[in-house]
Amino acid sequence: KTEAVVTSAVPYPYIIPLRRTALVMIDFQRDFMEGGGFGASLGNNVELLRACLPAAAALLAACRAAGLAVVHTLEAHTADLGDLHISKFSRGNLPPGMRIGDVLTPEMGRVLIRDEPGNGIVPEVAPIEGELALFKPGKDAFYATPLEGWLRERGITHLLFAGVTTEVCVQTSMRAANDRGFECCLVTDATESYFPEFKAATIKMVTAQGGIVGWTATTGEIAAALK
Ligand code: C5J
Repeated sequence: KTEAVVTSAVPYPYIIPLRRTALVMIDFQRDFMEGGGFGASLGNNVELLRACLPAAAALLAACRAAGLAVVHTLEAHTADLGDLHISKFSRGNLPPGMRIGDVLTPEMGRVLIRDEPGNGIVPEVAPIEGELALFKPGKDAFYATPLEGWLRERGITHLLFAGVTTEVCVQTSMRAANDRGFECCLVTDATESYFPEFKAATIKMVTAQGGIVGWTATTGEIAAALK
């Protein structure tokens, strides 16, 4: 088949053109997902995020089996912090030792720096050969990255979004994609937030007003449509 239809998507059926759709896995990195990481050190409960890993892994497997393009992003800065705005560096009043670029622990390495151990994607949803893994210095996956060109070169028009955190990097990237004309669907059980009420609000707000930012659907609904 050439397309799959997710009939139960919200607010109305979502069509997945198989050769023109990419799965975008946002920031499934140890920094945010693991105890001892940056997110945990800020006082967040990483178990809330880890709850979406089984669905995210199942979504990834279903999209790979259907031959969809797959993109993974990582929130990360260059080792010299040359791509880090001072506004982002200084935000949050963090104590020394916990700012972006500092060594958090020997096991995790420097906070939010490319290729540091803590910046790696968790094994449950690790990229495989042929998939794009890209560093992004902002919350928006299109800001200062080659993502748009990569998608356009491949004729991609539709994007499925999964990742963490729902209301920050996932929603920001989905909105940015929507403004670039991509038809976007947020996969609700393959995304999580440290703040459940923010996740719930995001799901509501992206689908409000007839899908002002796009659609939502579950992993099961998408996997069934792709089969
Ligand atoms: C945050 C992200 N929450 N990946 N990053 O700072 O959502």
